[in-house]
Amino acid sequence: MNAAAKKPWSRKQFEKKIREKEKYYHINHEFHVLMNSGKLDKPAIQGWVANRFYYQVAIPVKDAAIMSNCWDRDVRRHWIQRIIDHDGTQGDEGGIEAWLLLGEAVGLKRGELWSHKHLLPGVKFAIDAYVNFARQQPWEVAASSSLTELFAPTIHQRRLDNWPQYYPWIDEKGYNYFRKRLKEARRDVQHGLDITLDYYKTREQQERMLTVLQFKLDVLWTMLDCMWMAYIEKKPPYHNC
Ligand code: AHQ
Repeated sequence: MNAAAKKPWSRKQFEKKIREKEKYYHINHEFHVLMNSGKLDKPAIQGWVANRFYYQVAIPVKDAAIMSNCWDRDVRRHWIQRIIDHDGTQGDEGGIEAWLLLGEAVGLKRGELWSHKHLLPGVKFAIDAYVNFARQQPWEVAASSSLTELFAPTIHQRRLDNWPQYYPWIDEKGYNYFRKRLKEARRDVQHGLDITLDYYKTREQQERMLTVLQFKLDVLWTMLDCMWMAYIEKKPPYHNC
């Protein structure tokens, strides 16, 4: 391998390589393409909301796993905000509650979401893989896997722009979650990017980080593959048994 291939990327080059992964973001998955062009039926929207609820309740568990591996007080003082953003605190019920309101806005009962009765096995496997990754990896590696959120503001904005016209039957109080994440995601990724650009020093480590990010992109993409089978093909697991 020539010398140039082994030289570490500069911070700017490394960030550029990370951002180039945007082309694999799940906004490009056919399920989201149909969703954001108004082509999903009500059961498909409800199925997506119900399956994503497991992701939402898993995020604070994932972030607590990262913190449990992190001995750096300053990082923990920052990272704990992510848990509070989802679990809520006095006076702000947080993202999980906002997602329950989204559930009600699309016609699902809170109990249906909490019971995870609609949760598809493959969606659960993908999300559990993400939580276990956070438990088992060094906290900096798990932190860097959250950087798919670099690409999230666009997808939240697209829902806010498109859903009211395409899905007028959805109560607009359900949209608060997307508005909330627009600003929280921007703050979170700045912290995650700083950690990432500092931690991965050699070229080999930097290349490894890109595979970590690809793993998380695969988690998000696979969740939608399962939803495609169930809600577009109408072939959920065991549909023909
Ligand atoms: O609502 C989302 C969220 O709170 C998070 C936390 C972050 C992480 O720690 O991995 N990722 C993430 C994401 C959220 N919403 C997804 C969406 O499409 O609405 C995007 C997802 C992500 O990009 O990882």
